Amino acid sequence: MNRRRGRAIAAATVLAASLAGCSPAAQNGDTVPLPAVVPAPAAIEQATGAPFRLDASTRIEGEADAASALSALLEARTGLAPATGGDGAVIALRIEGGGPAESYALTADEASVTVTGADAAGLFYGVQTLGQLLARDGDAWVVPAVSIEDAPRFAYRGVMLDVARHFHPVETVKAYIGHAASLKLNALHLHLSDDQGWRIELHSRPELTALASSTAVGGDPGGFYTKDDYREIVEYAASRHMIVVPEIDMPSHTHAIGLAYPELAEEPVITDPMRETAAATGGALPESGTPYLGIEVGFSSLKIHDEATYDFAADVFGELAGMTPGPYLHLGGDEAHGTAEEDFALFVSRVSTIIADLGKTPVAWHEAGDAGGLAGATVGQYWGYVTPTDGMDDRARGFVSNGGQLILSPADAIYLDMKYPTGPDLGLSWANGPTSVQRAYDWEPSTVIPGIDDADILGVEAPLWSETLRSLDDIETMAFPRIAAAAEAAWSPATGASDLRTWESFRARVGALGPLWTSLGIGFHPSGEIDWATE
Ligand code: TNX
Repeated sequence: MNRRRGRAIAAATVLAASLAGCSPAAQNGDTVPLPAVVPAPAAIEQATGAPFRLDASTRIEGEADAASALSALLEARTGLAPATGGDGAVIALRIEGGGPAESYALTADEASVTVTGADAAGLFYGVQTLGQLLARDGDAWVVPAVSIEDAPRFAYRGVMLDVARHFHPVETVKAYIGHAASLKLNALHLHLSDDQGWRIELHSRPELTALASSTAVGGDPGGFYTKDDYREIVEYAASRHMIVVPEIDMPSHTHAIGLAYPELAEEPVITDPMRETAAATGGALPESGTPYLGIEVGFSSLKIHDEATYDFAADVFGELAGMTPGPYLHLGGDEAHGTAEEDFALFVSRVSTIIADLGKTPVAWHEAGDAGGLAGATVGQYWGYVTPTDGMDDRARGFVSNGGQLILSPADAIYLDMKYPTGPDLGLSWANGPTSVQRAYDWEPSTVIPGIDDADILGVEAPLWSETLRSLDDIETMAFPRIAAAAEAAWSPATGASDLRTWESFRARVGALGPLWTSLGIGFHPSGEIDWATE
């Protein structure tokens, strides 16, 4: 579907060298900056004619949701509100159908701008591109004469937010959704539970929020989403053409569940390295029945051979299925260090089957990939490195042999919680960190896991774990600009299939977005690897 048409478009004319090295600064005496679109579109041609000039008489015509998204974007960026009548020049927004899902075409010339989407999502993405094309020309605002045909490479383009290690309120999540959607990302994976806290109200299991939600890493305050909060997030995401993928991490990362249901939890498995860290940092080791405030992983487990565990999973995923319109429910499955291999396999096969029986597609971290009995078509999320180690690629391939696809989240490239080489004192560094913007960019999805190509890849997702992140500012400074590298891996043609898919081109195009991001209130890290445009 998408993928085949996306390739056809990619093979079409792509403006080559001049754009690939485009810079936000004036080019060869030209006062109009070259169009800098991120993620790189499948095909873009710069026309020679005069640009479209915006002024107070410019009108927006067409599809109402896209028109209001564009009005908001125009106003944030230029301060101009579109005219409601008169005979000013027109920006036309239409859904025309026919193309690949989420695709759009955009043409701008002196007389008009037209954006057509194959569907509402495609039109929304065309509007985001238009927002990036807006440029200052002296005191005026222009859209350069250009012709773009664009479609995503992968259907699933995600970000993950860990709201368990630190809780993040609805307004923070909505801001992150809006900012991520501007880069054509279409899935928000919410990591809703971990050792440190449970974050979602469920009527079937009220003890979870009553007894296991009030704490967070370092003794910071916890919190949880009410059913109304969750609905608000889901609806806001949908208005930005984004699905929500809720994750309840099991069988490990479940210490908090044990605060509410001690009968379901095994005793924590304490390793020597955990003892050493606790001794060195003065931190406490996990103890049954006491909130865990540290950042060790893998010590907790649900009881694998107790039917009550599966009653619990059925209640939790059953209720979440009813609250979540998107097709995916994530069961976790990572880092179950204290759980025997065959117990782990039994657990993930049973819980994936519970989810499949609810009519949803299970997603699991890659560890679950070689568990026999996994529900057919379970999606695997690979978090190993760009060059796999420790057989993590074998595990990932297991999902594909089982009829599923993969989401790629290579930790040494797009774990957005890795420290920057220079930057804020936030983040971790275990995944070969610190992680530069260039490292976040310089990888190609189809070469990560030998034997796995585009047809086996559902998409790309950039996780953001929140052990060290307490606020929207913290989140956005870690995410932006590296999130744009993940968006380009997820949306744009493969490396080598477009002249735009180089670090130098990306670096220049992202730098050109600085003023737009500032107008949108995105608190990006002004990484020294990038020459940021100023106005
Ligand atoms: C690994 S990789 C985790 C999380 C941590 C994260 C910190 C994976 C699936 N799990 O539990 O929060 O590292 O970077």
